Amino acid sequence: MLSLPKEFVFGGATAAYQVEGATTEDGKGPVCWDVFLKEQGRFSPDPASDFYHEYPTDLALSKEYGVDAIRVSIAWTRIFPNGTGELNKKGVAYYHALFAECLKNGITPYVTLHHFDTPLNLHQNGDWLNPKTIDAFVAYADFCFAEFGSQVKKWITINEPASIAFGQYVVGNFPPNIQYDLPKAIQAMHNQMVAHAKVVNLFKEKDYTGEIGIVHILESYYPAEDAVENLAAANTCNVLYNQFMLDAIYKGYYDNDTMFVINEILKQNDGKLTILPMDLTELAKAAKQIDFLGLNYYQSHFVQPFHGESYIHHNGTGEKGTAVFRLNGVGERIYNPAIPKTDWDWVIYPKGLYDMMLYIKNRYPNYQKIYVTENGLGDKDQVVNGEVLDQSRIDYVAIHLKAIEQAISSGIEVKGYFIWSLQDMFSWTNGYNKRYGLFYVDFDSQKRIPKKSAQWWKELSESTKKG
Ligand code: BGP
Repeated sequence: MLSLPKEFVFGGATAAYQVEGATTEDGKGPVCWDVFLKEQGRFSPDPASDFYHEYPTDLALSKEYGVDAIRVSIAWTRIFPNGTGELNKKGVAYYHALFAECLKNGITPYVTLHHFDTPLNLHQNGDWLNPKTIDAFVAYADFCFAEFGSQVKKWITINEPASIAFGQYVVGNFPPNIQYDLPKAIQAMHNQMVAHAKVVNLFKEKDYTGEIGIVHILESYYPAEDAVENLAAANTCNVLYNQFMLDAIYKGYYDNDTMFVINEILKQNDGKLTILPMDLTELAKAAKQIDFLGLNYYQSHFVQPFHGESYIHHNGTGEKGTAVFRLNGVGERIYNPAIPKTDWDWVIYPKGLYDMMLYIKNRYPNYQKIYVTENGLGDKDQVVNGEVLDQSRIDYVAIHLKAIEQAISSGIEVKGYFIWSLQDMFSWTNGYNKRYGLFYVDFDSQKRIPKKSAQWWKELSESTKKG
């Protein structure tokens, strides 16, 4: 039995590019993924879950199945097709209609400004490595706050800066698919932290109403086989993937223990990190003003040191046992057969979520509050006799909610949980066979079937509200 606070938010998460489809409709401008996915030829972002047209159906289902809040992102190029300059009124009208429909159904929108979909021309000019992207992002954010502020009171600056940086420059499964360039990834993370900080500061300076935060992917790192000699690798990974950016948003500077690890990595890779004095002013100011942290959590890692030629194989097909991760000077991921993992080799370890939240509370006492903004199970769901009996998803969500319940009893301020995902959608690097939704989507007919997990979710959400 789960016992969560009455006011706990039960949310469903989505991202514009993964659900909307309609990538060329109503004046939408191109994004980096349009070109990349076409070149790859594996799958297309159209029709996705056709949320561009189907949102009333999904919101009606959300209401029916106890979803109190929905994470959506605004597609930057629906508003500014080129990233800056000319405004697309049809895009603006679409989001007004979407938010109105949320509110009509009593569903609170939590709105992300950037969820992986940088406008194409900004991407081609260096994406987050180019400070001009930061300026364009700040202008776009300001427009959104002024335009949608009466409907939206919960804002998220950027979704998973680390996934962008590592996907683009280390794993190479995000455009422009560069591999093992750690200095670029570190610079891209820093620049996103500056963009985030500038937007938070603007939001507060202009006195926009509501709350603003950021979403980080945070995975816990443990020494493989509990061996002392693996502790350093676990620390290096934690600093690189988590602490670097948590320092930025909560301390407003990078602490010495953080920079020690980052500088080591930069040295090994003959790289440098440019931090302007102005950047630090913005970070320091924003650290005092951020309202919440969105924590995305799916898995944790067990690591040992690795010094040799880097080799990463991203399992993007669901062929279990194919993932390999060895990053020179950072570490190697080791799989413990006793710990379950998904078909995509994601290690299922709810304790990692609890440990991460505790670490945040201890290292960043000014953290205010946390929403788990993504968590869920990617699986190859099947419709059998008109039903989807996704017991494994229910089990996955339940054990992670249990970890949250435990965190709340340890005095950690966790205010809500957004399941990834509300409905099935396409996955950036895995396509359409990795389903996460409460609502099954037949991508040909766009019909929705609430899964067994949706019924379970409804009962849990409703009984929690009753107390
Ligand atoms: C997060 C992203 C989402 C989503 C999710 C599941 O990193 O914010 O956009 O895709 O992970 O990941 P995947 O689709 O790779 O299974």
